Amino acid sequence: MQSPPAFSVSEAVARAFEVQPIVDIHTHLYPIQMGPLCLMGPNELLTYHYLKVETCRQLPSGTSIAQFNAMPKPRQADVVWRTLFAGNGSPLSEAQLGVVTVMSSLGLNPRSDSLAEFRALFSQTDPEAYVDLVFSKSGVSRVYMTNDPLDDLEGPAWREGFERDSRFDAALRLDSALAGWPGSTAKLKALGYSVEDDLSSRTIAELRRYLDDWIARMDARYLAISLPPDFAYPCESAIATLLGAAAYPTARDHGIPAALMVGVRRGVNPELRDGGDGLGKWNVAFLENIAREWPDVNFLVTLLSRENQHELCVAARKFPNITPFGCWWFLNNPSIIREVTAERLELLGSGFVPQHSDARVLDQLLYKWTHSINAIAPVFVRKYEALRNAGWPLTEQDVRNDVARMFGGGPLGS
Ligand code: FIX
Ligand code: ZN
Repeated sequence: MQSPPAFSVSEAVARAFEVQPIVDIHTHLYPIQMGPLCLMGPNELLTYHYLKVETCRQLPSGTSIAQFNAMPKPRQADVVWRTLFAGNGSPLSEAQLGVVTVMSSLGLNPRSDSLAEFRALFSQTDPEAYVDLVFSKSGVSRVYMTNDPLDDLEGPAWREGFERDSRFDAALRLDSALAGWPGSTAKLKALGYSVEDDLSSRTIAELRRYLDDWIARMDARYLAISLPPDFAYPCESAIATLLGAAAYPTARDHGIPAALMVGVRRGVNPELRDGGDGLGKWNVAFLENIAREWPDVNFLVTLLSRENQHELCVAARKFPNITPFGCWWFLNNPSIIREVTAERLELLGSGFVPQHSDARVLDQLLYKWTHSINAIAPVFVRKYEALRNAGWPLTEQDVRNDVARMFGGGPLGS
């Protein structure tokens, strides 16, 4: 047996990530053509809800959270900058570090005493060129949006029509339509779907028509929903009924995955608005029930509690139609990314999608992937070195193939 040429595993892993176009399977990013939904530049970056929350922990004296919330975005960004970057200690949180990485990658001085330089760069750059710059620098080739036809901003964009930027794929998000039933019936009726509050067969049929119509209209590649930690399945609840009667048969019939994002407790502190959500541990037995009842549906699953991660890996071993994806939200920190990626490799091999960015502001692609790959690459190096030491004649192409399979879109395909 001829041994493959000797090579440095760490260099091979680094090269594999350098050449692999990243497909980001969960973001809140939108193309410029979708108007106000597209968030980019310093004012949006600095008012990311992670940073607003961290600012609200140390607001300048005399400024209440309510007063901070009421500020126009540029002023809010200035308060965030002064509070988190120009005075009160080093920017050590992941969200703070992210801004530093973004500014450095744009050639800006992250220790500037104001956002003036960043604002000047952004205002002098053509928006399309800025989008191209961020995609090119970040190594991301495509992102999946979070699309909601019932959203007051997004719905009109789809109805008016816009030129699709091929770098933005669609994922049909079901929270507003299905969670909190029957809260969505008025909006669904306004779109022409004859749903009623009761979950009659007609209402279910109309909901399935809504899903069919918008999967086709958006060319949605998967369905997604976020759920609280007390979500149970099976259950008499409206959400469990609607998922079982409408969402999952639709995913099966369209041959597209259904994403489950479980563990978020919305609005634990409403005063923090979009930053006010918390988390809780889910009972993964309910995931096993769903996977068992729907063997023909592929479930992309990401759970918000760190304490759920190991049992998610075990559930994925029991049910091949469960694919863990990403280190979601409060897990998207290097210390946890390292831990979760290692246990996923040990339990699932390459059968999972290690990361998504969850980016809300386009500029964030410049840090979320750099930080994630810096955390993930050493985990891969240790695993490949163990594989080679065990006698596997590892080649550099093996490494590239694995990285392509795990970061090139996973079950959604490249
Ligand atoms: O439900 C979700 O998609 C979450 O990612 C968001 O609601 C959350 O605000 C977020 O962006 C976290 O990073
Ligand atoms: Zn998200």
